[in-house]
Amino acid sequence: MTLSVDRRGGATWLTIDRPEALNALDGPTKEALVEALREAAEDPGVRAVALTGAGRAFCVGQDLRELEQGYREGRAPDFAAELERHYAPICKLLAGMPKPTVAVVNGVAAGAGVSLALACDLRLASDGARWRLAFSGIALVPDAGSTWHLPRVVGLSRAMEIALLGDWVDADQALQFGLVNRVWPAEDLPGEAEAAVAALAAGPTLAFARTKTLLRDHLGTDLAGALAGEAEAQVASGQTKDHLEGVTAFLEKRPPTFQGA
Ligand code: LHQ
Repeated sequence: MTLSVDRRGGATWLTIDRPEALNALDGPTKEALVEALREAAEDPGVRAVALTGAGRAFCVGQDLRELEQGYREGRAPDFAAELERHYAPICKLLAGMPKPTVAVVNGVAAGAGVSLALACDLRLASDGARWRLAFSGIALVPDAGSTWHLPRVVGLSRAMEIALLGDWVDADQALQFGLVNRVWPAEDLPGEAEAAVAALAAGPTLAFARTKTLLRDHLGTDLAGALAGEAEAQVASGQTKDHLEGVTAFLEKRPPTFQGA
């Protein structure tokens, strides 16, 4: 298997496990990712999803060797089918996941690997992780949702810089750009990320899901529309068991125990 799927507490950890190819995405890995993300989305017992890579890389994007034969024979690749079959579903499943998603960026991220990290809600990284969009190096446009996510995450000017200049972005720059949320020394990343993901998995899952939808949708909504969206989501949130527990816990001066319901 090139994707390991571990349930730890209320979280599903997906580890791309092709360290010899720096976790490049070949067909079976992409199929497994689609399947695992679908299951995580549908399983109410899963309350957070973490995506990481085995070995020294997070993910270096499309497995270029998989396409080698066609290129050597001078055939243009069928990107339409590939994007529709794998990359679009993976991107939509990550971005639309009704629970928090975290990219735990343990090492190099390139090409569609950057796109996957961008489609997650949060990016927690090691100080050794470096980033390169890499598409321009092979005369392609950024894909797998990165033209949508990147300017939203870092702003248009930085997005242009990352996409057009194509330099490596190191951990300090990634923090400065807002590309990552937190950076830790490599040896501390596993423990820190585990704790952060566990805390998210113990959170008010339904409120988190609605918060994600509101923040994503309201980037393209006017204020009146946003206020209406918030009101609708708040009415529903106010009727959850977790809301009752949260307020009761506050009144009783104890930490809340959320069930994700
Ligand atoms: C790889 C790859 C790789 C296969 C390293 N594939 N094996 C395109 C098409 C369709 C739809 C979706 O989107 C895309 C966009 C993409 O994602 S295109 C791919 C974009 N990624 C890249 O261009 C990154 C290519 N890799 C590199 O530039 C280097 O490997 C970096 C700078 C990441 C790391 O360099 P090194 O630390 O020197 O490691 P290495 O180059 O020796 O790589 C280790 C192995 O991993 C090596 O295999 P080998 O059998 O020779 O030891 C590489 O061939 C393999 N590998 N990237 N994308």
